[in-house]
Amino acid sequence: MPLRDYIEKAKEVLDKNWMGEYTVPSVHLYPHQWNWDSGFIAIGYSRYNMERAVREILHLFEAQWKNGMLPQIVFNKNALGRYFPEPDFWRTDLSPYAPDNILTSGITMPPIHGYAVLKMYENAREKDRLIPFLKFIYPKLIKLHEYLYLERNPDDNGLIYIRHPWESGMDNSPMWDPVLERIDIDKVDIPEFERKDNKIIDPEQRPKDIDYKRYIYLVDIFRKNRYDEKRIFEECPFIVIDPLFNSILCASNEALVQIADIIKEDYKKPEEWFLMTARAVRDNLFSSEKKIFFAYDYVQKELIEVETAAGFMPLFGGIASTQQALKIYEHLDSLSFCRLGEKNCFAIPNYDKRKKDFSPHNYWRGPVWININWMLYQGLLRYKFKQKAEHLEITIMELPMRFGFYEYFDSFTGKGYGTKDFSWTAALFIDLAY
Ligand code: 9YW
Repeated sequence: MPLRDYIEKAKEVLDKNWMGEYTVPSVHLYPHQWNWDSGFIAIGYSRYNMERAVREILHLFEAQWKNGMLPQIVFNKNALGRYFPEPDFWRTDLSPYAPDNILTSGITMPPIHGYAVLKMYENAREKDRLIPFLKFIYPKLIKLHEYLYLERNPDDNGLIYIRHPWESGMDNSPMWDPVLERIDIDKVDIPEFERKDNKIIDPEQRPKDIDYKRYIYLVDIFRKNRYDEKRIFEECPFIVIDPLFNSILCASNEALVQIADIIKEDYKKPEEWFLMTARAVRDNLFSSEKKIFFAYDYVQKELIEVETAAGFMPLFGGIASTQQALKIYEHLDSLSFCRLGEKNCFAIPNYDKRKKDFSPHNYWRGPVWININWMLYQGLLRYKFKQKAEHLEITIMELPMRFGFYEYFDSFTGKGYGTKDFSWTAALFIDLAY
């Protein structure tokens, strides 16, 4: 099949998932709007349908909280009952900051939106027509980052914490195991709940029940504290500095500086934020010995020494020094994460494939994810690792062409797992194919 037919197929996936004002990640599994998904989806749309790209971002920001937080999920009132947890569980109405008349969850996600909006502008054929949108969205993006620097920055050094694995976007990443294992599910009260995801998708490819119990325990802490960040910070056992989240934040800060320049706004804030976070990540999260960046457990005050693809993301954020970039490249292009020319191995798996608990099919515990690889591709280009970047570009396109527009892919065989017709797989395929 010629490439243009695959592009048509990818567009069909997005058409199927387009709800009129925004795009769901998948009609089967995720029937609402998701925060970082919409950023990647908007990048894809901006290649051929700018109006949709703009609407995607506007709809998400309509749900921005009064304190600036951009929620992880914006619920579709007409699709309730098919996903868990939904608004009846989140009870964000208990927060004075939740938006009026819009239902959302009570956590955020990696802030890719500044970066996505700049990409939209770069892809625009008629750039002038996008200026009113940039002017409208810029203060909202600043407000989102301001929330992170005011409410999630306990040492005032630019290291931003997340307070739930869902905020990382990599729910059951092995990175979170040591932190979550400290929540003794036999000793704490966990509200009753019923999962929906593992009735739709093979449970072998999803998080375990014990993971969900811990996820839900954390949500219960949030609602009991009425989403008050200070009180949650005191009580929550999961307070973690994630290299993925902080790298994406840096990429977006950098983009905000450029957007400010385009619309002639002051760019001091995002510039300072970028420098502060980049330096703090470089100085605190890097392991020279292990050749990777690690997450930091703020409660135990220690690095979480678990090697995942998140540890390479400072390439995407423009954070890594040249020395650090050279070191992590050695690790990234190794038998742990697929070396150039290695057989039976696709792109960059999400977890070191030589670890005993690596799984080629379980969610964030080993499969290949297109958005992560797409960001690593951008990072490799930025640091001039050209050959590897080109190889990733080809593989990111090859996977959906051969195996379908799945949510994630088997790192050894390429087989697709999770939900089919997944939006960001289609959108980022389109981005590379254009
Ligand atoms: C869930 C929608 C989301 C992604 C996350 C991914 C998954 C939701 O799906 O989380 O119920 O598990 O982990 O990154 O945004 O695609």
